[in-house]
Amino acid sequence: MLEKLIDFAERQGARMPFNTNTPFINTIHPFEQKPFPGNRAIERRIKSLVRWNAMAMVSRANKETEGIGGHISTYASSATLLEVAYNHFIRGAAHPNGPDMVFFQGHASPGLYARAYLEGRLTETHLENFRRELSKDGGLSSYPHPWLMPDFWQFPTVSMGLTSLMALYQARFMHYLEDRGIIEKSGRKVWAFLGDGEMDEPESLGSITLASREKLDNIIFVVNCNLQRLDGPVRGNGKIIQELEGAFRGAGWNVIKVIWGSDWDSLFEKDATGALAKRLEEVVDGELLKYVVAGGSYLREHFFGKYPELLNMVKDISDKELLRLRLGGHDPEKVYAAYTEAVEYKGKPTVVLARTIKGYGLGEAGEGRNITHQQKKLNEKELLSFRDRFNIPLTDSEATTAPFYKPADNSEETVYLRARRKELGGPLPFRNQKSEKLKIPDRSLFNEAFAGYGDRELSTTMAFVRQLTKLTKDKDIGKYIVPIIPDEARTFGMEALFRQLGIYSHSGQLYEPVDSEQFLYYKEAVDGQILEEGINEAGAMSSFIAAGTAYSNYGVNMIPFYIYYSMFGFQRVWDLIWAAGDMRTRGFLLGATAGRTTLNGEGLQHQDGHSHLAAAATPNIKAYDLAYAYEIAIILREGMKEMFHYQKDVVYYITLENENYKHPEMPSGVEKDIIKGMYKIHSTKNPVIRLLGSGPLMGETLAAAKLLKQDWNIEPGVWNVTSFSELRREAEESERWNLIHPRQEAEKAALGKIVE
Ligand SMILES: Cc1ncc(C[n+]2csc(CCOP(=O)(O)OP(=O)(O)O)c2C)c(N)n1
Ligand SMILES: [Mg+2]
Repeated sequence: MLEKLIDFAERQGARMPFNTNTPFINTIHPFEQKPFPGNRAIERRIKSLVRWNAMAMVSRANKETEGIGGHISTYASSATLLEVAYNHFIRGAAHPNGPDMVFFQGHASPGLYARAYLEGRLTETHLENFRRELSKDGGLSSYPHPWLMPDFWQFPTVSMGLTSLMALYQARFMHYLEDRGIIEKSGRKVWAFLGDGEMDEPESLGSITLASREKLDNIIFVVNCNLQRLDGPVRGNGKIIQELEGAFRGAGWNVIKVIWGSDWDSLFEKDATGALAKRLEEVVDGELLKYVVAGGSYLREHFFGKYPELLNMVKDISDKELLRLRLGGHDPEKVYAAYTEAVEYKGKPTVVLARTIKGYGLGEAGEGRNITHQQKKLNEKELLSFRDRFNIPLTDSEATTAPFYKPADNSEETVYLRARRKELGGPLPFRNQKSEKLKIPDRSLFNEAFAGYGDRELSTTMAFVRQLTKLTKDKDIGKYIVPIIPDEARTFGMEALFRQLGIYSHSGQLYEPVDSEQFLYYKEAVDGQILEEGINEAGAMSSFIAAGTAYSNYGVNMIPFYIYYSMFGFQRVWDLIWAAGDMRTRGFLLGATAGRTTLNGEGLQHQDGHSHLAAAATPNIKAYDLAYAYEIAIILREGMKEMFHYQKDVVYYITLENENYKHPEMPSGVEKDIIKGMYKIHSTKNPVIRLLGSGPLMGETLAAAKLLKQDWNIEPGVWNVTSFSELRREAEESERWNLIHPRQEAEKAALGKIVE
């Protein structure tokens, strides 16, 4: 009714004030709060032990080796947010409906390791060797790392900002697979645990409208709002929770604020005049942080003291109790109620904004203080007060050495935590490494490219699109191909695929397209195969990551082909490409219109000559700069075999260009050398000049050879270099081999064989 009234007033010309915020109180009121089903006492003891071991791990490591690093205070703030999720929500690999995908705050890793230790997944030696994973008996990587801990970490998250993007596109890709019938609908969720400081990265908020547009009710963001980042407050002079609420509500999300703990419920009940809500509205985060460290009497004087009715409200509460009034993110009942709503909410994504304290429980060692992020170890006094705060069963002399503490296998705590995880499908994080390999098409699929195109002139972009089209029609792998495009399909001559494969849209096509009369109309469909991401290379790259890790997340090998202007690849989203590598993504990146050739008229946006340098510096990328259609065929097939048959976690990068020229028949016997990185086009005995050409400049190289012959009667040797970076890699490897095998006959790399 209120909305209708506002609507009516606006239609009559009223200009209503606009506010994306709700009051600075919890979204879920006590009367609608779902009761907490767990055992509070046991869960608190488990959480306290995880806290202790996480702190001990970092503290011990830094006592032994100064500067080893690690973080204590982040997990200290997020312990309740994570423990409630672990005990009641997040699904593991053996869950009958499939596991959730969980992006953890990377630098909260000590807490995750400490929990895995209590669960019996990690040993004391692992913990002892935190950040020293090359230790003799194994250790733990500092941050989530699917290469160093391949059956543990699923998502690398420490490059802040990428978590949000990658999680959103993971959730969207889950819908894509469901809508296309490749996986069953099973209610799996993507959880992203994020820091409030991290939300300042443009990428963090950059794609949140995707989630509401695509009705991603399978994504849950949990923002750990401790109001602090590394140097100090996230918004000293404002309110980060309110700011984020406004942004997410504006973007169409369901926002659940969990600011105040149960201790505050009775105060809000007494707030008949609204003075408390008003005061909460007034204070900025800088002040809220001051209250955490300055003590109860300060809080009474400066917060409650402003209005007489507020002072009156707390007159029966001691200073000590005032300071202990628990915040929402540290109250399991409030967190449980929020998560329950989040997992049940239909039709919209949910973000939980939970107020916590950075360094919770560290007391003078850093609770809520600006130095807290850098706190690496506790002194004896601080260890004892930490032990007391969380009732860790250690004597004084034991506690001061910060030992790891694990209750017996038959203790209440161990039995409880194991039972909870068993019911939810086993431990997390967990990374699956098994998937069905694909049957890669026979060479004959590419016969056209091997035969060459005679007098017809075409660009390598066109040659690639022809081959991609054939691949999408292949009966074995066609449906697993995921073409991804950031609004350039027409530029690359791919518009025929719109009609043939359809453009994926969760809601189908709700309109008649303007070109519906034409054969190749713009077809959107629920089971569309193409991911048309709009002008959004970061989003497209995130889709590439989601598709290229489907082998692990779903056990299905999907084959992403992400084609874009090469200038907007490495130069713009290299960090995401790096994250793709870290996450062991498989797939093809295609940097089109590369090579400083015929699109120069459009200015510098096509003058890419450097993406190959970036690719060469990215360890698991195999980069090729190709000149002829048959080379493309060879590399596509080789890449598919390597990634989707032999299941190697590499990415193939191929540059494609725009210039039209003739594509000859494949010479015999060059296939292996094309893959290695270089093959002979023209040889002479001991040539005085050797020309190395590559990609679109191959034509110029051949012209140069002609001129040399014509003008100087010099016969140069001519080589077609398909990959400088692969050549370099091989050369380095053989150099190293020769160095460590001095008594054996030296190996010669391909590069060393250019003699005739
Ligand atoms: C892109 C990027 N920039 C900087 C850092 C370094 N860094 C690691 S943690 C951190 C502070 C994080 O603050 P917040 O997101 O609020 O998390 P909290 O620890 O407070 O939970 C920073 C700056 C990073 N990991 N990634
Ligand atoms: Mg923070």
